Amino acid sequence: MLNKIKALQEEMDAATASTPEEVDELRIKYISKKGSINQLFADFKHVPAEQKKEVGKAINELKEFALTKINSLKEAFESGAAGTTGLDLTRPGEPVKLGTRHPLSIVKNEIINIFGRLGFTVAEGPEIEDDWHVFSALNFPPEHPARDMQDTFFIEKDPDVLLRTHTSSVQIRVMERTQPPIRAIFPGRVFRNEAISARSHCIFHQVEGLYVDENVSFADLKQTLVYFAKELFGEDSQIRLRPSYFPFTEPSAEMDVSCSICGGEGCNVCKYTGWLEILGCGMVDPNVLEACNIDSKKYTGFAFGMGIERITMLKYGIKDIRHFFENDVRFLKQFESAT
Ligand code: 2U9
Repeated sequence: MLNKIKALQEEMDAATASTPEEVDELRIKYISKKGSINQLFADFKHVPAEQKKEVGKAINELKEFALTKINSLKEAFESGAAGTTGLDLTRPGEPVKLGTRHPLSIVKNEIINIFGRLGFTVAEGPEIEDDWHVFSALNFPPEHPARDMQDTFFIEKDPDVLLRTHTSSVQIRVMERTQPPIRAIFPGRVFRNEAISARSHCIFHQVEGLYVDENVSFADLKQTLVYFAKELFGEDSQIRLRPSYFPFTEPSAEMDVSCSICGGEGCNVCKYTGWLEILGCGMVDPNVLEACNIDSKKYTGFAFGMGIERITMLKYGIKDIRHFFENDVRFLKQFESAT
């Protein structure tokens, strides 16, 4: 008899119901007049006298257990906690607000796509660099001010470990392992030890480009840049090149694009000049090709570099570079509709 009671208790303990009707079936099965527990009471008269006390107590406890179990199942359905988990599944879902692409990513992708249409692939490299890839291979003389602690972040006391100040280090890495033809662009984050203001930041993003092959000329560079400017700033855009100097290119130039805000008429964005400076460029210095074991008698190349923040600020009329790094959604969501 005691075994029977124990088995019934285990059976009831495991019992579940997924509808109120199933709860009622359990009630009928266990605690109704013809249920298992009343059957135990009926059998009680056959229990030997010396066991009556123990068995009677066990049956009463089982009855108590059954009542509690069935009541709690009933209550779960009445309060809505069971079966439907208390939720109204017919309600429309809460809309999940999508984030928006960062304006720097929008412009970076646009630049990648424009050069992609001219056959330029994309290459990336490390942000933590060494002197060779950032300065020496790029023809920087030993005393160049860019090597100074004032301009470059060095890591701890090792002067050979530094944060790259331009993505040109990636071009060096590609040229060291690849013989021409090479035609790629190099987007990435760069670091300069500069005070943060509305116009400059110690972290910013660049896209640089490189084309090395036989017979690459300054005319190829100029035509590539005309195409780029028209694609990025509109078909009516004009460019002009002004002579400049960089250690890694010779000859070198800076490129202006006609102001897309006033159409060249003159406004406060272009400081009434009608032109916006957007990138630097030139023919790769033969010393740089040789430093990467590329024969400078056989091959020539052009290169260019631009700051993505500056281009994005000009394109969208953003007045303060710090907006890009603050991640204020009121700023970021203004670029929702851009691609
Ligand atoms: C190799 C050879 C030549 C990349 C170049 C510039 C000119 C340039 C600046 C624009 C604004 C950097 O972000 S910025 O401050 N860049 O003016 N960059 S030519 O020339 C290279 C690169 C790699 C091997």
